[in-house]
Amino acid sequence: MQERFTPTPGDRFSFGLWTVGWPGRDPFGDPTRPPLDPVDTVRRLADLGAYGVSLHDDDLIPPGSSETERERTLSRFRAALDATGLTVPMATTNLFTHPVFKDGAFTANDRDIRRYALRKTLRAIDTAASLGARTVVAWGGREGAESGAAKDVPLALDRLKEAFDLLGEYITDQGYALRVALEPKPNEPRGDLLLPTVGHALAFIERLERPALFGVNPEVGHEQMAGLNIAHGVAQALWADKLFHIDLNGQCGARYDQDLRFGAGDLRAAFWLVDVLESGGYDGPRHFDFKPPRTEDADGVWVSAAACMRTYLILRDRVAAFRADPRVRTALSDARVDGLAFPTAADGLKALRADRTAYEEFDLDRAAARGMAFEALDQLALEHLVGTA
Ligand code: DIG
Ligand code: MN
Ligand code: MN
Repeated sequence: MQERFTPTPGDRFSFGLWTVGWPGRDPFGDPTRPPLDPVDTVRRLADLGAYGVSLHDDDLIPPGSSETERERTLSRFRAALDATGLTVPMATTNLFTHPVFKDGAFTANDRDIRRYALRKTLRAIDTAASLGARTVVAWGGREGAESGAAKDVPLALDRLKEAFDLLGEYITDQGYALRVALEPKPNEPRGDLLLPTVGHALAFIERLERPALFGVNPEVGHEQMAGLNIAHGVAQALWADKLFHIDLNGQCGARYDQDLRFGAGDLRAAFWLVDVLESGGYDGPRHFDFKPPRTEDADGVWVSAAACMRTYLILRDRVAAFRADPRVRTALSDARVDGLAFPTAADGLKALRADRTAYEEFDLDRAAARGMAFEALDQLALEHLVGTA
């Protein structure tokens, strides 16, 4: 009998190699753990019930590898994937670790660095396609500035558009079944990053030559670093058909990027996010981009990874119970939430302007006096979350 909240590949959980493989180095301390062999990571994730693994080019193929070494590494990794059944739903490029990217990659002031960054990304796209990935994530971790005059933002956005248009051209020319998901973040490791939120990224995508190829990869903690509501951001991305991928983790408000295990930050926000993901039509991987705290030893790393999936399953169960509760259906009706499903002016502008009950005879005070009954509804949600409903 399967223990409750045990993940299976059908739950579509995936992890970045760089997450469980994080050795614990931070700006103030040395690594606390040894590096992990990607093949061991594949095996451990499969044992835990994950379905996928994602990676940066450099996570798998050490920079400077020869073609022979690259092929050997890839074939060994593919063998582990075949042996475990794990897939690679997403792959990305590291355009932030090497010092050459200290002023950015696609928006570096130096044109030769921008050209190198593009070539590195084209190569990573080939790797992504060869591993069967369907999504390439693009996180501009160094695309930004610490000072006002250092980056001409309109010109930087021109260069960013140019870069993504070239990537879109390449993916199209190659016939790759790949889409690109832009990952917003407000700051860190630069003082301010370009495309800081889901909203900025969605607006930017519309200016690209092939907008259909581009969507977003919202990260829970990144939106919350900006003080934003992650469920609302993800809901808007879904509304725009642009939720191509998601980075799940935890964050305690507006502070440095904590990359906590999923649910370890704002648990109520995680509840509403799972509600949106499970009811909003997202069928992509439930991908964790988190860092097991450097306090943990190797055992603690895998406890943390398993907890990401277990927490998601617990919240999925609690959300389903909330949505199925007849008291909730009554509370939703009392709050008139479904009133938004009806167009405001299906009768059109002419009829609206002629409708005296909408303005000249509208009883403002009577309408203003209506209670919304939101507190009863939200208390039910809270009690389903804490298990007392
Ligand atoms: C950080 O949140 C970024 C990088 O780890 C990576 O490029 C991307 C992939 O999810 N997230
Ligand atoms: Mn992060
Ligand atoms: Mn991320």
